[in-house]
Amino acid sequence: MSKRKALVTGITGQDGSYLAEFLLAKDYEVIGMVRRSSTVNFDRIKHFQDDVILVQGDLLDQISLLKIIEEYRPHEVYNLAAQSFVPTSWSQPVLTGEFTALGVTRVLDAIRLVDPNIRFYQASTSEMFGKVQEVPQKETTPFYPRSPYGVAKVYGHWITINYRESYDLFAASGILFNHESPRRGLEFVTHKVTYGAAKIKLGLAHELRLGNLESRRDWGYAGDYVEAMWLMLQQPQPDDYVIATGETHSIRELCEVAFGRLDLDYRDYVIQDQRFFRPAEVDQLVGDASKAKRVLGWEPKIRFHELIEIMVDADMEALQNRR
Ligand code: NAP
Ligand code: F7E
Repeated sequence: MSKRKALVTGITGQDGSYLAEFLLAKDYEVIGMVRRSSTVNFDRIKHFQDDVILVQGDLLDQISLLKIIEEYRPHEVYNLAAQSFVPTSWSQPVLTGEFTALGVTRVLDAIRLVDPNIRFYQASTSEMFGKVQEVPQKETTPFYPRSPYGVAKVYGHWITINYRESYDLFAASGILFNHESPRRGLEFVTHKVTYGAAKIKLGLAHELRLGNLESRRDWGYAGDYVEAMWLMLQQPQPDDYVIATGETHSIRELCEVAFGRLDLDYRDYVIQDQRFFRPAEVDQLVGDASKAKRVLGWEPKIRFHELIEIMVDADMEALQNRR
């Protein structure tokens, strides 16, 4: 039997790298879409780069998407590419809309035109819940996005549902709460804190400047969450699923655990800095993933404390190896 083929947009990102590894382990042929840049940024995928096919394309460029799908004819497309950093969505709102909102339509249209039997996964987000209308948030909770990023993702979510209903595409949307790992970008708060704490422990820094310490997130492990993406595309019917741990923790608790792992007291080093506060904040996110558990049989394996300790240990090791 010929191999299943999957196209992953955003393969160079945190989730793309874990998903590609997961699919390779399931014996998929993996095609990764990468955008052209003047320097190669394959840090997260270099250990399996030779096992996947990397092709150039961009969410801004309809022809490139059409050509890739026409040439490789994947059975499944995972659309993970996006401008994913919330603060940047205020400084570059139009670009964020182009990538994160209209980019989804471009991929869906390419699928519709080439082969409507291709299964499609859209990377939706808890940021769509924003100013939360109920606690915990589930698939039916109304959206109230609080950033241009969240607004763009609401568009991406609804266009996925619209193409499912208009053209009968197998288009699923995963509403994933924050998920982290040692491969998380250094600008996101978990990695900023674990890396910052490790630098302080090694005498490479003396303070860590952060924004709002009271906002709360439901943090899971990226390696667990990519399995849920795959499971969504193996179901008889396309649907939407919340993926979360059901636990919520503040940035303050995150600091306590990360610095505590290194026998440090975060209060001696963390400084609140207005530069890192947001024009509009999402204060309290916590997800109810009971539908995913019931239908997909999915549950998170790694919880908050373990996750943060894994990240601190990885940062200590990486910084020590660099010395
Ligand atoms: P990430 O690390 O920021 O990766 C984003 C990826 O998108 C990178 O590979 C990036 O390529 C690519 N990309 C950006 N703009 C592109 C464009 N115009 N054309 C082609 N590729 C482009 O994000 P992540 O954390 O892995 O998240 C994956 C997806 O899930 C994103 O859509 C994100 O919004 C969504 N999401 C993430 C979370 C989370 O907690 N991580 C939660 C919910 C939803 P370069 O390497 O070239 O920059
Ligand atoms: O912020 C607070 C900040 O940037 C989390 C993306 O993957 O998850 C991510 O979005 C919280 C916010 O992630 C700093 O105000 C305090 O309340 O790590 P973050 P995010 O905005 O939740 C969702 C689900 C996505 O979909 C996104 O793509 O932490 N915070 N001080 C800080 N945040 C940052 N970045 N830096 C600080 O210094």
